Amino acid sequence: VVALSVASVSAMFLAGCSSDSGSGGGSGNIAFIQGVSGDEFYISMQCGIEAAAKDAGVTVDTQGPVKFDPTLQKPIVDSVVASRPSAILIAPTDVAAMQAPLAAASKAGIKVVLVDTTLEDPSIAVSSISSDNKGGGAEAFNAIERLSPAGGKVLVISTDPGVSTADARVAGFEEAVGANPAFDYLGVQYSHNDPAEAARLVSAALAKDPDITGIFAANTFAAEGTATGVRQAGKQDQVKIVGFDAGPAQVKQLREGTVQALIAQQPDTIGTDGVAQAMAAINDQPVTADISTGFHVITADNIDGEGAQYVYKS
Ligand code: T6T
Repeated sequence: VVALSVASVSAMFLAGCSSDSGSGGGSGNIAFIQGVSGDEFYISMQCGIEAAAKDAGVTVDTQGPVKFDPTLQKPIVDSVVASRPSAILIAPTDVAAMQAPLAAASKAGIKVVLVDTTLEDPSIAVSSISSDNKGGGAEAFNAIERLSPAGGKVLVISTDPGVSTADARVAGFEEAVGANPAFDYLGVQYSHNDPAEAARLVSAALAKDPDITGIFAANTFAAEGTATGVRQAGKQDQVKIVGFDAGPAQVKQLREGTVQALIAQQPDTIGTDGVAQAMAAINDQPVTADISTGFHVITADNIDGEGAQYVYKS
């Protein structure tokens, strides 16, 4: 009998990875702690991690909190640290709240690799690997600019402040929108990673400013809810939506024409790079402190071609 904490989900099943991935049987064990379980971004990352771990001959145990919430992720970190893995790959859910638990992991001799999100002081980690989140946020504005060259009111729907990735995306977007006086920036609103809340925020924003021309949604759940809110308001022909991430539901919304562009990450590459850095650290080999895995823009024009490879697994 396997006991599961109500606050976490232990991913003992294999995600829908295309390659033959799984846990290796060599020496060493790695823990992967997701930002939240059931998120296609982290499922895709898990695929990369499992494939790389198998090649390296180490086992992987994957767990994630049921919500993207440091009060739920911290106890998982504490119990993983107590089990003394060789390395922890983790997407910290908050730059400040996860600092002390991960500093404790590092102090206990566990190699910490930050995958996706980071910390206020990432020096406790041997390596930090993430997309170019600030650049992706700026590119999201460029896409809105191309879709609505006349300008207008634009809004950002994010997750929560303190999520390093989403904060960097918003910063990149804000810098870009500030440089074009044709656009009137309405600011950022936080959906707490809940699509229903994102939809509610968008409905209220459209009731207040019925002439909004563009919305940038800073991650999967914000984007899914933003598209729902715009569709429910019947404004899909007026409001251009650019969303970060490329989960299957987001791609469906792109194909339906509710969403115009997706800024896709490469979570599987973040995962494989994460294992490589962890193995280097475990074996006292040189590590790379910071790795950027970029981003790719998916539109209706490339989703059946070059863009298809960037769609996340579920
Ligand atoms: O956007 C990704 C990830 O990069 C971010 O840190 C949290 O949200 C996602 O997992 C998408 O839901």
